[in-house]
Amino acid sequence: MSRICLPTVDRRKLLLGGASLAAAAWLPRSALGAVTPAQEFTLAAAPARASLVGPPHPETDVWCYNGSTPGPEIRVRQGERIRVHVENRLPEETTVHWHGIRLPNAMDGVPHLTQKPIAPGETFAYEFTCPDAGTFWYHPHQRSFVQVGRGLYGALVVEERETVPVDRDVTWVLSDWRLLDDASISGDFGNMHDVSHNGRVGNTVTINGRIPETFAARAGERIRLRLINGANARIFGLEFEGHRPQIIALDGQPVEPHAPLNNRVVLGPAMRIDLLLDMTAQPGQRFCIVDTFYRGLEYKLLDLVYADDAPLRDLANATPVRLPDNPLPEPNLESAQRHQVTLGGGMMGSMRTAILDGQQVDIRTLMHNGLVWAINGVAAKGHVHEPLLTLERNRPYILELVNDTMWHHPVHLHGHSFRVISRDGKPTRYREWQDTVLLSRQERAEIAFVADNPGDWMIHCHILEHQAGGMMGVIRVT
Ligand SMILES: [Cu+2]
Repeated sequence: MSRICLPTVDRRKLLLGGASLAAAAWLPRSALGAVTPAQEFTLAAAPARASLVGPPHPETDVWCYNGSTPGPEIRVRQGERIRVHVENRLPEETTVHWHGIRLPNAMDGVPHLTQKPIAPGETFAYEFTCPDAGTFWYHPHQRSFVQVGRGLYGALVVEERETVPVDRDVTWVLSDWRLLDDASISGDFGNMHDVSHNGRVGNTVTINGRIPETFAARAGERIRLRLINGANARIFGLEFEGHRPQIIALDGQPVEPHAPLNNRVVLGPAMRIDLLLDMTAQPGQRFCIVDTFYRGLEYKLLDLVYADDAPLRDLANATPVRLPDNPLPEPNLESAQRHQVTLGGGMMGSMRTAILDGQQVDIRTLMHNGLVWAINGVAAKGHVHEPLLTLERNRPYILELVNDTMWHHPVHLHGHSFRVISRDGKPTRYREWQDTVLLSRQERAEIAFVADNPGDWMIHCHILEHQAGGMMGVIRVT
């Protein structure tokens, strides 16, 4: 019953797809308990060519899983166990990180910290259970600013146990490339300008590996649109002209359905947002979806095109879909221990020194080592460090994340989801569960969680050039 689907899945077809699939859906998973056999998948990471821009432009040399970028969408159901054989056919070491999945530390895919990197020609089997339903993704954690930037990533969708009442379930893996005139990838990965400013923001945006032109819809349709930001550094701010999308999940975790602030869906690198998109306009109409995040650099992502068919239904009084909560431990804020995690450095910042390999060094020495960022005054080189925090297992914690820089940072904690409980001292309205929280320049946010997953977990900026430039650390749960 393994299913690897194309990035866009038509749920109606899946549901009506014949007796064999229907029968598979009724296998007694829960009855089998812990001995449920894992579903097997294979991901082969290798160089390939892809038509990102489309004719007449040449194809682009990319790095792919199973020959495509994004890699295959892995779809499983909540509570199922998967085993993924990752074959490395790249010219360098790699690993795979299962972003947002609460899994055992040894399966987290962090080179040297949780596993030996997979050498060229070798295979590593990742095996874990997916406890939470939602939209997740996978990508390398080894030299990710190069490997993700060359096209290695894919969606991991964990379906709810109960069917969610939508007409179509659509995944958009958003990405961003820096291409030269001949459609080849610019080789300037990790240059100091990108590292010290806002990262490698590219010049070509793709959805599911292609420059999109139109998205076809039907009047009266309800679409669950799973947005995944797989870009190294680009932050998206999507506006759906003529429509009122509702956010129903953030980073895979259900949230009280709500309209995005200013009707703009903001998605930092590595973040996921599930939208309920009601097609409330008339047959034959056409709308723009635009990305307005960077002022002065707004562009049209694609056109939303309605078919001429009669409306599927009247959505005038339709109520939003509320997804069932995942089994996350609720942190007790009264008894939670507090810590501060401060991000520093970067251009126009105030950082003059940081600790590198246990020594206080000046900014010139840091830059000589390719580092311009720090967490709590420590600039990280590589993935293995003394923990910046050691947390006691099963205890609640509040971390105050302080962005003491002039740049945005999407901060990702591995192995846990956390509630974002305040921003700049004000309680958040939805106390959303996330695994990656986007901080604006000089912004503070409090996150709360129960440290229930033992091991050494990365906390880092998901602008991959910032991570490579020192903005990462380790949180140990004992
Ligand atoms: Cu950053």
